[in-house]
Amino acid sequence: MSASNENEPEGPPPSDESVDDAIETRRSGRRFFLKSTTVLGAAAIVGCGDDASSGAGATTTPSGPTPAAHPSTHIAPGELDTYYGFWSGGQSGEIRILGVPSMRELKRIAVFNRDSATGHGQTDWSKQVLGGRGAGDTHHVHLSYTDGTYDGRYIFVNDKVHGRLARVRIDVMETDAIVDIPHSQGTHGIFPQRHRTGLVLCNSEFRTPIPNDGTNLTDPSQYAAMHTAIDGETMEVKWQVMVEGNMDLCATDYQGKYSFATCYNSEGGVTLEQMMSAERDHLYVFNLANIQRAVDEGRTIRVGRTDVPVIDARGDNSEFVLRVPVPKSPHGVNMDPTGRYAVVSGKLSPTCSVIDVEKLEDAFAGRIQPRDCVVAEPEVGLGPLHTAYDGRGNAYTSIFLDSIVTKWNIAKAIEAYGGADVDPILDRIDVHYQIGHINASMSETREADGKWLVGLCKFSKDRFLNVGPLKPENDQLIDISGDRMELVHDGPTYSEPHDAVIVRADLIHPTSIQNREAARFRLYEQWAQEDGVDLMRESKIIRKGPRSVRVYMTSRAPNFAITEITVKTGDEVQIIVTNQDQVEDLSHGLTVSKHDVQFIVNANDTNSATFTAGAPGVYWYYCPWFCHAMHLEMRGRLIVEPR
Ligand code: RUQ
Ligand code: CUA
Repeated sequence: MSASNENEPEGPPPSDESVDDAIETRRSGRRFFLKSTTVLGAAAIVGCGDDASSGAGATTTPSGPTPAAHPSTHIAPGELDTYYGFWSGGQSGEIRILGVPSMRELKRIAVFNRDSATGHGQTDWSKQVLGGRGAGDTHHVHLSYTDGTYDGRYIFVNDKVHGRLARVRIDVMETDAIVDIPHSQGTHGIFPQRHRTGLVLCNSEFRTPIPNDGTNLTDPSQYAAMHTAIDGETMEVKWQVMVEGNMDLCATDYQGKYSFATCYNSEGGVTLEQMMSAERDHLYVFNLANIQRAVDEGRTIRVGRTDVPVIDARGDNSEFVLRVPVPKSPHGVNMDPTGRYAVVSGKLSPTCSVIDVEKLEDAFAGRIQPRDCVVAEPEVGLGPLHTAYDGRGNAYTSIFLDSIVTKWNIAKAIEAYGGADVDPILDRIDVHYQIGHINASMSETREADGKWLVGLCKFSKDRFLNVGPLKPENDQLIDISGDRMELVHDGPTYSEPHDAVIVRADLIHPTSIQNREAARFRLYEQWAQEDGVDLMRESKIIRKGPRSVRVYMTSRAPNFAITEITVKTGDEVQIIVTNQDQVEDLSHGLTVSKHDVQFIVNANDTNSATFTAGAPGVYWYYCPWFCHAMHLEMRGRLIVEPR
């Protein structure tokens, strides 16, 4: 055991008593500076960056390990990390891949954003997928599952801006499908089923008139939100369940029976005041078999112009939705790795509610009350948001207002709830500052291994060099392999990773060169067939019409097969580039000067873009990726003649 941020003495794991003492010491520190405020008063700070960070600034001693303290996080040059971290990119609309524990950023995957490096949002295929939109807000990244663990096939991620779900192929780490979710705004929590690659469940956080076509603009009693099921294989919308409250986070069980949504504003208010009026909110539990049966039997309605079957489950508990009362405004819901317990984090209540999944069947059948499914409600701190697990029966909850992570034991929490005199809280640690999401290695699988915990802090304040008004976020790595949590790394990141999953490296197997299996290759093959061109081998300039030209061009380091393309001003020009190089890491691309065209063509890949030829003149096109000693010479001329 090496020195921790709290300078704890070396030696054997502390006894319960010394843990209590340590917690007491920490309690007296700044983390509990908010203890005296009312929960609601403190809640206001959730939305207020200034207050939050100045509160955080009340700290006197910066904590953190000395750099050499934790060789376990040090990955020497040339060595590989043992985990992949998949981070959402928040307002950047992307996904990021980090190595864990080094926290080195390895890659960014363009999803909902336009990306100048890869041409995502600008190539023909990505434009089609994005539908002309370039803004995205990714919050929740989850991988596809088989038998309760990651199967290495897909990454799913939400877009809150447009209400979409995207899928990334893990074999090539590129976005291959984006679905618009009907009747939804603010798609927030998403979660795939865990028994197999089945449904991906998506919550709309915003309630809107349904249908939202202008026929009802003024009557909020008609507003609703949708819990949407999308087939993870076909990316088709299968069904939607309409509910009355705003849905936040999403989770699934391990058996394929239920999905969950934390719900606030069960009172159906429109103003903030109305939304906050009730004492209780709910965890919605969706009964997937009952929903599927109703869909199969046609007991559904159609809404607006879509043919998606919709179940109207607004109002009371039904065979479709069970509403488990929890303290008001819950946020995260996280299933424990045994599949037995769903933990709902209180946000405005200093508690987590533990729901016993095995009791849900009785509750659906009306044999017990929904509230009877709650088997523990430990006090974890002010502003609990999300919970992760170590596979040893312990939970780790991110506590926003207190800027801490609380480690607690699920079994002890259940005993305490039953009246036993035990304290389920095992440890607390400072984080810097205002932590949002939290996740642990393999925490969302049956194989949770309790090694690393990442806390995604919303404010870094003074932990890094000042880079102007927008500071980095601070993703902190915590070693949870021992009894005490130890902060081992600060990881500055660009705005704003909401969530992350940490996946054992042996479960992820990307290819090194393009395998040409993604959906977009059907498009290129179809064009080539139309034109009688051998995509992999031939280069050809084809005038398709009075104002349109299609160019097939191969590339091989350090040359394009065509060095002169002549078109007329105003022509619509499509250039399809195929990279014949089959060498790992040998990417080419195409940039056309002054035409806003730039995209990548990886080894064995094809990519294309369409643009309008500008004013008459000569425009150099070139390969933007360093590919060869003669890379700078890899270019040609686009000659635009007057019409
Ligand atoms: S939310 S900080 Cu968008 Cu995942 Cu909880
Ligand atoms: Cu090809 Cu640079």
